[in-house]
Parts: sequence; C-alpha cells; structure tokens
Amino acid sequence: MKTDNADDLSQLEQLDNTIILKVLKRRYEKDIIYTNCGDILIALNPCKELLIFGENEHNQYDWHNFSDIPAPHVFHTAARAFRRMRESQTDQVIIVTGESGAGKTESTKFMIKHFVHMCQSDNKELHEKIIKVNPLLEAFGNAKTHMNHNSSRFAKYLELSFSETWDLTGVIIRDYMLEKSRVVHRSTNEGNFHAFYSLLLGAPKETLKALSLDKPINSYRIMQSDPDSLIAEARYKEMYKEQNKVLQQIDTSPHVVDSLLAAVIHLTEIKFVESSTVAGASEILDLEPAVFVSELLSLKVEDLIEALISTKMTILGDEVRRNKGPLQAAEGRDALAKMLYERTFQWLVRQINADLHPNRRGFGQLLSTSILDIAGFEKLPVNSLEQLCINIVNERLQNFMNERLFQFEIQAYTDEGIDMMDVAFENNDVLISFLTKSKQGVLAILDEQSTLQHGSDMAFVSQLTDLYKDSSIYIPPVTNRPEFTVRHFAGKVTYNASGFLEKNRDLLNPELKDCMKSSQDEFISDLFTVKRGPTGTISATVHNYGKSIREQEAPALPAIASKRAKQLDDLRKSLAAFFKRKEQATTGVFGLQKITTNKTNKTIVSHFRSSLMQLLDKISRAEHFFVRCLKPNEDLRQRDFTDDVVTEQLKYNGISQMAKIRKMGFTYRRTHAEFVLRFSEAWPDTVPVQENQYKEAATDLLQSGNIPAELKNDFRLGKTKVFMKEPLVSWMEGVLYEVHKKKEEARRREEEERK
Ligand code: AD9
Ligand code: MG
Repeated sequence: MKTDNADDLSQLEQLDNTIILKVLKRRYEKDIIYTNCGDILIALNPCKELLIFGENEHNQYDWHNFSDIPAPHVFHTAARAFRRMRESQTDQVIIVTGESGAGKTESTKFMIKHFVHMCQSDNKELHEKIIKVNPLLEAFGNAKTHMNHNSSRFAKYLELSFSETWDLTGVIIRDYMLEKSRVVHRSTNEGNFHAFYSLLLGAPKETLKALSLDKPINSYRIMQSDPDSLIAEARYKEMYKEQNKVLQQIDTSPHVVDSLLAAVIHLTEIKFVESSTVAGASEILDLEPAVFVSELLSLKVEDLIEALISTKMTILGDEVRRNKGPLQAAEGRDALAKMLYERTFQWLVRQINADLHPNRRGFGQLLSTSILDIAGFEKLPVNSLEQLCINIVNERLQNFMNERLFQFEIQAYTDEGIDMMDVAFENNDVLISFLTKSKQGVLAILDEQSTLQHGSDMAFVSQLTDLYKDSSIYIPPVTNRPEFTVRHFAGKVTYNASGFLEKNRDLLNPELKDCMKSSQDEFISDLFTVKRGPTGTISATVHNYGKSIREQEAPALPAIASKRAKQLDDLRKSLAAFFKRKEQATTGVFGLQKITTNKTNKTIVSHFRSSLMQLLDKISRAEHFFVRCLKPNEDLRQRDFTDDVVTEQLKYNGISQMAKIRKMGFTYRRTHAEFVLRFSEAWPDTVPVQENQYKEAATDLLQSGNIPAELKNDFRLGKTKVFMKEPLVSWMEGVLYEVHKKKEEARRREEEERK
C-alpha cells in the first residue's frame, strides 16, 4: 500500500481519514506541507519559515512546464490557474479556505508573488507595487485575535487582470465585510486593528503631539483590551514606517491617514453624562476630545455635539429635535467611530486600486484570475455577532465547494453517461437555510427583532428556540442568559447574544452623517457622501481629491494642541450659551416615547447579506481552484502536529470524500468540438471533415494519438464532452506547446532568410 510520500491523496488505494492523517503527518514531519487531493491543494500551516518560496521554486513552477508534474505547491496552483485561463480563455478564481490561522492570507500572498513572477515583463514597477501594498492592507484590515496574531478581519477578493500578451496589467482589490465593530468592542486579550497601535506606538513624538495623542496609550478606551500589544513598540515603529512607505507609493498623504485615525480615537474618548438641568438629556463630560475631533474633521464643534446628543424626528409633519440620554448618545458616538474607520479603510482600498490598476478602462475585455481570502471559521471563548457572520461566510463557501466538488461533479458524470462510484458526502444545506433563509432564518429573526420597539436579545433567542428546539443543528440555551449553540459544519459554537440587537442596529443617526457631510473639508464630506457601488468602483470625487492631495504638498498637521488652555475655556462658554438656546427650542418634545431604531439605516446583518450575495455572485461566474488550508495545532506552535485537531478539519472539510471523487478526477471537460479544435494542430490527421464528426475525431485522437501507456486510462468520452485527468492534459498541452514552438522558430527563420 502506498501510504508514504503520496503527493496526491486521491492516488491512495485506501481512502479514509486515518490513512490520510498518517500521510499528512509523515509529510509534515519532513516539512512537506503541500499535498494534492486530485486538483485541490491541501496546505498545512508550517508555523515557521520554510525555504520553499524562492527563485528556484518560482522557476520550477512556471506555467509552461507542462510535461513534468511537479510536487504539490501553492505556486503550482497559481501556475495551473494561469495556464487554464490562457488555454480556456475564461476567468479563474482560486478559493482559499480554512479555519482562522490556517494560512489563507499567507498562501494568497505567495500566489500573488508567483503570478508576478510568471508575468515578468517591462512593467517591473507595477509588479513590485502589487506585492508591496500588502502591509498597508493588513495594518488596517487585520488584528490580533485569540486564534491568529495577524487575523484578517475582512474578506478580500483580489482580481489580477491580464493583457492580450498575458502580462499582468493590474490588480483590483474588493473588500467585503470589514469587522468594523472591532474598533469599539473586542474580547479580552484581543487587539484593535494594527493601524491604531502603529500610529500610537510607531509614529514620531511630534506627530502624536500635533494630533493631541500624547497621553499614555493605555489611557485610550479603544486601546485597552490587549496589554501585550502595548509593549511591542519596536514592531509598530517598523510597521508605521513600512505603512507610510506604501502610502507614499500610492500617492496618499500619511498625514491625512493619521488624522483620520486620530479622529476615531478622540471620538471614542467623548463621554456623556445625564444632564443636570434637563431630564433625559445628556451632556458631554469633557469637551476636549470633541474639539479635537471637530478640528481634525473640519467640523463646527457645536454641530458635532448637537448631532451626538440629540436626534431629529418628525412629529405631525414638523421636524423636531429630541435629546438623547447618555446611553443612546454613546451608541451613536460608537456607530460614528466605526463608520469613520470603515470609510477610511474603503478609501485606502480605492487609493490602492487607483494605483494598481492604472488601465482600468477596457477592463471588461481582459481576462482575470482572482484569489478569494476570507476571514476563517472562528470559535472563541466568547462568540458574538461578528463570529456568527464570519462563520456564516465560511459555511456558505463550504456549501459552494460541496456543490462544485460533489453535486456538480456527480451530476456531470451522470449526464454524460459515465459510470460513477457512489460517494456519500455531508451537505450543509440545512445549516445554510437555518442561518440565512429570508423567512425565519437566524439573520432574518435578528433583523425582525431589531426593528421592534420592544425587541430584545433574549426575545431573539426565545424565538429561535421556539422555532428550532427540535432541530439537530440548534441547541437552546441551558442558562437563562441569551445564548444559543449552532452545530456548524466545522464544529459546535455557542454564541452569546447579549448585545446582538444593539450591534445590528448600528445606530448612526442621519444627523451624524449629515454633520460629517457638512465638513468644511471636501475630502471628509466626500468620505461620507460616497456610496460605494457593488463593484467598489473608484469614486470620481474621492479619487480626484486623492489626486489633489498628491499635487499639493502634504497638508500641515492640524495644530490642534494649541486649542487647549484658553481657547477651550472660551469655547465652553460659547457652547453653553448655544445649547441653552437649543434647549429652549426643544423642551416641547421631551418625554416622547423612546426611539430605538432608525429605519433609514441598513442593519449590519442586511448589509452583510447583500455583501455575501455579491461575493458569491462574483465567484460563481468563473472557473474554480480550491486551496484548503489546515492548521496542525490550535496555537500555531512549531513542530506540533496534533492528530485530533487535524482529524477534525479533515472530517468537516470532507477530505476523504473529496479524495474519492478526485480519484475519479477527470477535471478537464470540454465539448468534443472544443477538444478537437484545441489539439488538432498537433494531431492534424484528426481534423474532421464535417461539423457532426467531432465525436469521431475526438475518439480517433484519443485512441490513436500515441498517448503514453501510463496515461491511456486518463480519459473518458462522454455523450457530448471529453473528460481527461490532469496528467494527460499536461502531456497533450506539452506536445502542442512543442508544435507551436517549432512553428514559431520556422517562421522566424523564414523571416530572417527573407531579410
Ligand atoms: V484568518 O482567518 O485571517 O484569522 P489565515 O489567514 O488563515 O487566518 P494566516 O495566513 O494569517 O492565517 O496565517 C497565520 C500565521 O501562520 C501567519 O501569521 C504565519 O505566522 C503562519 N503561516 C501561515 N502560512 C505560512 C507559511 N506558508 N509559511 C510560514 C506561515 N508561516
Ligand atoms: Mg487571513
């Protein structure tokens, strides 16, 4: 039995998880982290640097090395996608999946590097840039979590586009589902987005002083959850430098970025207390942070405060203002901080895209290969709405994989009259329906509760329990707290639903957004005006603004520190007078019923659902490759392969079923005509005379085309299509490549002779 050194699991004679585990473990102990499962790549996280991503490997896995099938490698997956795109003239997408910490983002980076290598051309500058923007994306989109010290908190879809001569002409990054709540809420020992530490610990003292960020870092509310991060100064100094280099590369002013982050930090420092004079209203405890925010964002401080502590509503056709209590005001403040951060992130992505895709026009005519890198499945000590959303994405992608790898596959063989062994696979359709269906699905119930005036986290859980208590995938709470457990494909996760409704409502009052739009700074105003289209296209305004920043000198840092002493005192007085007037004007509406929801806002969940739909829509329109990342142990320790941890992942990934199907594995399928037209140049005798003779021609070619004996079993002829396994495809492409090369040489010789 071949249980050692098996590059391809689907070649094993016996296929069960115990044997697969043994094979993967032996390979891992020899630092062989990649294993094929038919055309799917299994990638184990080495949890240490391996010297297998250098120039040698780049050369070894070049796309035109058709004849030898090299050992499995993530470069090989990139090369195959590139080759298939060229050959089939179809867009490709590489879907990278796996739990948090399994190595998706690292694998993605290696693949990008390899694409750049495969397309070496004159445009070296662009190619270098493509690789270099990553630290910026990670600074703003990644954070330390319990499962990964550099965990992606958003899904990214990287679209690499190619010219007619197959040069890499640009990259478009589409970002989905940024976990913006992390700005204001985190579990203990989890970090905020790296960018905050990088500014507060990495920026020069003068910069921090100019931004009035000169208090000790642990005194800022949003920096307190992870004491360990606060001592890693050297690392963040390096990160800040690196990040600013990228910003300069993409012609974006680091000062603008620093100011936006500083505004988020100061905003979250604003505290509210009950008003001493007006019942149910709130006052700002300390004006200083509000002044800083308004300076940084070019707002009138009175407008900002008014928008924070009161809300507009229409009663009997009249617009009236209602004061907010301290709790409501704090919710609005946090919603604004989250939105400001999210808009900053999205703006940076647009800036990167403008730089990495200079030839956006005519994009539709080109072919592309994309890589999807999501936030992986999470099971934390305490799981909240963010984990639920992340796990739903993973669940949905698993479903997509099941469909493509099992259902479609079985169907394709059956349709073509090809015998197929029976393979049982676990489907997660029931889970998808339970979580996402538009009536009575978990997300739908949450949305419904969020719009009710008396909705509550507990009522949400009770409704779930009423509907699903008998279901095998739902476990009702065992305590009287709002908790529930879901049996996900990747394991049981208990969600703590406290705060679900509040998070979902995302209470950003329209007046807070209006206040931002009223900024004297056109850039800030645009940042809150821009509606990002589903494709993330570059907004004319912000893009132009970005340009105007480029053309100017970097704007001076706002000297807000000087506001302190005397000016603050004056301001306090004038604000007091201002709000006294407002108070009189609004006294008439105090005591009205509590407004808990704002129907003009989209909830987090509805936004999440539409992003997920867009993402699925994008990936389903291309041909697919899958990279399955696995982690060898829970804590990403070196040289530790924990059998149970890997077995769990093998099980829920359906690796043994995948191997069985892949054993059958005729991944090439083209119509008889497509097949003959592609290869007849190398096998000219097989060109059919008539339209309806392609099937005969394909049969001829495959039966008499000098196919090496060991590959003779690598094809099947279906009713309308030719099916082939990867080794035979490689061999045939190799023959064709040689024919092309000879013809090209002959043409060149002829040309030279003519000269
Ligand atoms: V998450 O879902 O974004 O939380 P990922 O993306 O799956 O997760 P990531 O790529 O960030 O995981 O890998 C986690 C860590 O494992 C990295 O920070 C590296 O320290 C380590 N890693 C992963 N892959 C490799 C590799 N090929 N070589 C070396 C690796 N180290
Ligand atoms: Mg990641």
